[in-house]
Amino acid sequence: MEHSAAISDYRAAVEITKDSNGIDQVVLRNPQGASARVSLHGGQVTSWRNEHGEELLFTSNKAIFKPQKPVRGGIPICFPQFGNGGSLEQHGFARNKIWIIDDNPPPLRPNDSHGKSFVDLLLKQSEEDLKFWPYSFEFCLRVSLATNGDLMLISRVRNVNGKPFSFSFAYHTYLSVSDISEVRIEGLETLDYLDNLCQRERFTEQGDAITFESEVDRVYLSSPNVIAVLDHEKKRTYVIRKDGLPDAVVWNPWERKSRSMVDFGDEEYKQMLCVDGATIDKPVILKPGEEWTGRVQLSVVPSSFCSDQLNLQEWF
Ligand code: TA6
Repeated sequence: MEHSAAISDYRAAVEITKDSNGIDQVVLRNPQGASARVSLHGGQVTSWRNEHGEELLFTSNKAIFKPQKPVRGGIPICFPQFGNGGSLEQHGFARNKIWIIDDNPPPLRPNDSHGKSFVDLLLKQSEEDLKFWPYSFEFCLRVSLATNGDLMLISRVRNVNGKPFSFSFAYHTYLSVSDISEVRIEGLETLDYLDNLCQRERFTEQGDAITFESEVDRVYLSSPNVIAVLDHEKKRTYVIRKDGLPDAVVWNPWERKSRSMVDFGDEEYKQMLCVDGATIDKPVILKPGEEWTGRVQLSVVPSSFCSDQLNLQEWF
């Protein structure tokens, strides 16, 4: 393809607009009509639509689109911690910061760009951040939309020759589901998990798929790199492929917790489920100059799918 044609195609596939707060957001499109939207507020994916224009990520009708408060939905980037504790806000500061578009990112694998529309975002620590988290890092985030509609996020965190530091991380992924009572997760059977509803006590999952009848807030440990979320009513399955992210967070607030969140509708727990590729149990430690990469790829396939039918080679 001519260089100019390639550039114009790339430009058509990537558009920069402003949200209601005047903050830049990047819209990625593929030739089939699928799209994804990434806000520079938090580097947060706020929308992922299939070629029919159906929204695949959940965003609360009561979400607050105002900087410093993360939007309730999409895929918030939780860094440098997942959870509460210490001097940082819950789930860390990255999702509350303004990122910038990086026109000259460090090179990735060829397959990471081939045939995809993508954007690279960059977060560097600010003077303010250094007060709470005194480490020199660079966080490069690539969000890409493939021609088959798959959404991929690649996070690279580098210790910019400062002191060694450790962090935990999660892609806090709000999936849109038709009815939580008709949803099951395959791929986490028999794993150990930390139960956030029981002071992070460790339990072992039973041998069958996970279904939902009450609040669930768990971190599954050493989970497989392929997890399937089956939405029976919509006859579709989300396939979550991950790399560099050994843990998986599963969260549905159910009735009582839903009522306690101002930016979440009382009944909205029925239409969402968080399944997050994460590294929480064993934080990542980076010495000066070292880099960590965490990848997640989200696909949607017809619901006849079971996780053990997946060809892992597609991913690696
Ligand atoms: O495990 C998921 C979790 O930590 C829940 O405890 C709940 O707090 C959820 O994240 C929502 O977090 P957020 O900061 O997005 O409100």
